[in-house]
Amino acid sequence: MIRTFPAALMILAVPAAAAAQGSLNFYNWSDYIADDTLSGFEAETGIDVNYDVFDSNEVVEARMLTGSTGYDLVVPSLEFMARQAQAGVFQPIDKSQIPNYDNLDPEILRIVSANDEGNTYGVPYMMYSVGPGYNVAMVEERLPDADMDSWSLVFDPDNAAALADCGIALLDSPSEITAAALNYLGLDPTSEDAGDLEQAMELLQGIRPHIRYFHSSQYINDLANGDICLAVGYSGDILQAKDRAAEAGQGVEIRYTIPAEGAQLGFDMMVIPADAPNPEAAHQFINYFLQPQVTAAISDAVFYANANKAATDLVSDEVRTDPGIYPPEETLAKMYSAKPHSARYDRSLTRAWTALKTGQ
Ligand code: N2P
Repeated sequence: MIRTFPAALMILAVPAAAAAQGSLNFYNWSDYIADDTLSGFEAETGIDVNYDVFDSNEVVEARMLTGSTGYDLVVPSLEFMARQAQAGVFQPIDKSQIPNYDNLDPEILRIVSANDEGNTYGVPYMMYSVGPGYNVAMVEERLPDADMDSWSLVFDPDNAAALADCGIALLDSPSEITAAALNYLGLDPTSEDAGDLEQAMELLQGIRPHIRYFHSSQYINDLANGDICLAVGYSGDILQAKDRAAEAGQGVEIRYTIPAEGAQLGFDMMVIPADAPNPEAAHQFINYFLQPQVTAAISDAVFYANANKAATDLVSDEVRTDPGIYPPEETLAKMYSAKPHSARYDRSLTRAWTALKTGQ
């Protein structure tokens, strides 16, 4: 028995892998996966992965709404996903194909169901916040008395002016930067009021001369190398910069904390386009991803929190206990979520954002 058992397993395993058809066309955020995630999936299923990356919800949305992307699996943020789902561009997730679905945290599923009724179209990939990350030495040198735990570090024009020479970057994300500005002004970060938008844009126009660039992924390397000193970016991306800086050993120290005024908390969601060429492969990937050790390895590699309850114990202490990754209750209480924009507000926001970036 002992000798024949492995042989029997091999006979079973070969047809199973060979039966998996075709490839998976996967469109994900940049810097958002572990080194061995895709190779592990290919080895386990026999499905080849074509992997493309993006760094902007707006770019993904334009492509999704046009259709015929050829993608099987895409990862928009929840508030964008909600609008795209309404446009009918996704197919429902078939949970019967995902035995590992039960590993998901029911509380997080409940929260995201506010924008995806019945958790119909999306499966949470990772969670993130949007906030300022900075080079400790460069900022302390220029602003020894500044409150480092406040958005005023970047939104106060005097502070921004003092940091202009070492370099400030903002995400090229109208929704997220505007929400941060509204929140800093004490306004509702989800407001669609024209007067509120005007106030947010005034604040941003006030610091505009001190912004080196708007970009949603370049700041990782620039922060790590000391080429910029502050970026308003995504939590895990800033922490990847911190990690790269520490590894380089040149004494660059990067810090990310959620400011006292709070920050946006977001969820990126795996979805399957209605016209996906290989929806079975997409379901297989989601099921593979939801294995606790696979999710935990991704969180450890990219410094983002996940929604896989069964994975929590496997996430490294460094990641699990970092309040910038897994915010404690009192921080969570100050955080806000985005809501799907109306088409009308979106047009005003795009116009205002273009004017801001082009310096009008
Ligand atoms: C990964 C960014 C993911 C968080 N680079 C923004 N949705």
